[in-house]
Amino acid sequence: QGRTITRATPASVEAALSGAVPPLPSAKTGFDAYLAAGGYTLLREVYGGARDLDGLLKPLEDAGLRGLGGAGFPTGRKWRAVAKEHGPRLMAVNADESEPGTFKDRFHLLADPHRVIEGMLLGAWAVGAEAVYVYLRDEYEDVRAILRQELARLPELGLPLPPVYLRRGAGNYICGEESAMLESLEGKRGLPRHKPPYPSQVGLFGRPTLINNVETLYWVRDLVERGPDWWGSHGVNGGKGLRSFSVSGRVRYPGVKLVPAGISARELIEEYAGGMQDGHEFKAFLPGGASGGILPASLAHLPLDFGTLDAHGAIVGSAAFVVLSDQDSVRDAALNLMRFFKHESCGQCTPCRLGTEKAEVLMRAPAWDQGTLKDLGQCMADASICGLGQAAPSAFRTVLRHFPEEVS
Ligand code: L3W
Ligand code: SF4
Repeated sequence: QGRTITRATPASVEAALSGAVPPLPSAKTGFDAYLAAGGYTLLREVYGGARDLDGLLKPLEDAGLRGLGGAGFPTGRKWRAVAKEHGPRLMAVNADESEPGTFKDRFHLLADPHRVIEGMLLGAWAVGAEAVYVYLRDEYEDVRAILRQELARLPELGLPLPPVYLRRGAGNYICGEESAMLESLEGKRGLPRHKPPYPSQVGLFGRPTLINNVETLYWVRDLVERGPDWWGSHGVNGGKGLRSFSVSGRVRYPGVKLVPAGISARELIEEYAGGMQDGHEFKAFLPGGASGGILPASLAHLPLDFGTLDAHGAIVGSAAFVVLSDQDSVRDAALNLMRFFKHESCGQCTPCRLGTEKAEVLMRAPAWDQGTLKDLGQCMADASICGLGQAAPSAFRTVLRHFPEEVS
């Protein structure tokens, strides 16, 4: 079943318009309901010694759970890597969801925050984190209010949990890049760091730090309780597990769709998003927001999963699925994405700072200079410090490859 979310009006705007003090937003499943439905049983098990580290990590590894913030790094391997580093160790939750078209983390935090919180506390326990920092996108005012209320209930569990600090993001796309997020958490400008060392070795305040995305943590409890076979039983087209796609664009029912991993673009549109809007013919799709490239409808049969789109110059990333129709210009969409990257580039390295600027100029020309754009794209992908500069050229590269007639 597909599920949808509607955008809430920020409480402060509502208050300003009506002059009234708005009620605090509340989670669909708050602490009491979560507890009543068996929540925090797993956390009690690990704290009580009924389940050891392997008992927690093995199901994650056997199921092949991967980071769902965009890169798909194996979760179990990351938890083990941090656990074996010298203490003190820390944890940071990346809730800075800012990839254009991505809104799944917000959905989970509004609907079922304790499922994410329990996953987070299990991760913190696994690596022996002395404190947890949640870095929340500042625009998610409603989520912040909910997290404040729900985190305040944790002492009622009576467990020796680490302190959890809720931090407001700095309103920059780049602060969602994990090392820029760490800089921001330390009170500095969000400039990405060189990797290695990875945050698992040298992270927040120089300490080994476990960093996970919200959705990765959301699945931990169910996956451990129900087991890897349950997780594996959900994939289609060779995929394994469940995914939350943020679906937007020219479909009839946009929203967050909980779907089997490996689903194709066509299945996602037809079976979960109600098909195309009236009067719109499916032309193209962005599988992974601004960073994942633009693909033609002729490739809509491919599974949308890690690695399945690489051969076509695209990635599924954080599963921000944007649908374009015959009434949209792919070329304009790509130019818009480049403007976004130019604006959001932190400016620290030349290939990205100047590359996004030059690309935007080249993409404004009536006919694109394909040779120069190809060279520029290669340079940006090879030499940029972080994922922003490396992914920025994917939009024009995929347009050159799949829609040459639109830009010549
Ligand atoms: C220990 C090693 N840890 C890698 C860790 C690393 C990180 C994770 C993935 O980019 C992608 C990018 C965006 N020992 C390790 C290790 N790690 N090797 O694994 O690392 P990496 O470098 O593969 O990727 P990344 O820098 O985390 C993320 C794409 O996601 N993206 C993201 C946007 C998502 C949002 C959002 O709103 N959620 O902004 C968009 O598609 O382009 O490819 O933790 O430390 N040997
Ligand atoms: Fe900053 Fe771009 Fe370089 Fe990343 S690639 S460090 S965003 S200038």
